[in-house]
Amino acid sequence: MKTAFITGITGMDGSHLADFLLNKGYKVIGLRRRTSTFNTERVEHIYNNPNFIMEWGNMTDSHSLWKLLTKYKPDEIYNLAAQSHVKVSFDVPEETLDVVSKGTLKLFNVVKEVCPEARVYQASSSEMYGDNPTVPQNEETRMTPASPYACAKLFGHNIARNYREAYGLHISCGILFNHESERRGETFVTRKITQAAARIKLGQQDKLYLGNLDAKRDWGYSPDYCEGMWLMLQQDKPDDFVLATGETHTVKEFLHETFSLAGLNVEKHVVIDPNLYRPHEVPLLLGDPSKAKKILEWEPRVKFKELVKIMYNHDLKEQTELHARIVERITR
Ligand code: NAP
Ligand code: G4F
Repeated sequence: MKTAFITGITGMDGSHLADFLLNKGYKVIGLRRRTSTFNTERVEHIYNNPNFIMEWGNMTDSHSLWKLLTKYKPDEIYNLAAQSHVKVSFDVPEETLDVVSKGTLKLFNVVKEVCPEARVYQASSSEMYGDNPTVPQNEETRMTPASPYACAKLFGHNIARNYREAYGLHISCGILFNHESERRGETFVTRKITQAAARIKLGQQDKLYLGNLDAKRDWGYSPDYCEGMWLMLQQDKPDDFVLATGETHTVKEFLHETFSLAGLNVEKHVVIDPNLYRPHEVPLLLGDPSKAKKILEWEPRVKFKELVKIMYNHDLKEQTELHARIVERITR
């Protein structure tokens, strides 16, 4: 049985990747950090799986990484942990760098000493292209990062390549374009929109406050991208791969598609809040996944309209059930 170690297990990708690997018969070890409230909602459904173990640790604490990699000697390591919110990275740039850049370096140093044969996936990001207007973006496109988050990710990307070449470590970087799911964090724009549409539909919310609606993103579905991460580690040679759908849409299009599914009027409910604009925007992301298609034989299955439908339908069901539970509690 193969063992996989996932940092960021409680996040969107970490939870989908754990589902995928458990289904493939892996033993999955997830790194969780201590938080003052529960943060394990996305992995509750696999708690009782005997092949799933969660361990305490933190990307800023190399001792915890060293202890866990020594204990489990994993075959595959997926480094997904991050302060992953771009706008928040302008507010907490040092913490973002501590986790995303230095945390990654700490992990690679421990891998080098403890389990140099392990295959490692590094979660790089299309944010690294920043404000470079060249599209479509591929593995060779120049990176001009436009946020502390993107600068931190670019360090992780570069140090991965450096450790691959200097020490022969098997580290592959996935340059992943935006991918979403029904488990997406509620402060990212897609989930913010689908959740608000569901609440407005049910009469639980009236206004939705948004920032820049003109930004364009290449949005895919997280479970498709998790399969791509795994495929990268099945290759004999480590490399960098773009995962994207090859389609781009504005935030406004995502908003209109969701509201039209819900039968809602955008003008009536949406308010533009200048506070939600970023100090420096990434105006256009559009990926070229041809290398992944050719070498990994990877294809995204879920495209834009289907993605919106999955997320909105999930949120409508979830909000309806939540509402019913509250009503039951009040009337009991
Ligand atoms: P996410 O939902 O925000 O999950 C991030 C995870 O990192 C959470 O489990 C979080 O734990 C954990 N984490 C944060 N700080 C940590 C620390 N100091 N020590 C240990 N764990 C820590 O992110 P995601 O969307 O799943 O993305 C996964 C990875 O891919 C991230 O590295 C992200 O930057 C990158 N990425 C994402 C996308 C995308 O569109 N989703 C695209 C490209 C790259 P808590 O639950 O405790 O907060
Ligand atoms: O959903 P977002 O916050 O995602 P963003 O900034 O593209 O970053 C995500 O994708 C990256 C991959 O390229 C990941 F690396 C990163 O970790 C994260 O997962 O914002 C998308 C767009 C932006 O242009 C933003 O300005 O939506 C715009 N936007 C407009 N109103 C908003 C809002 N974004 C958020 N979060 N909240 C708003 O109210």
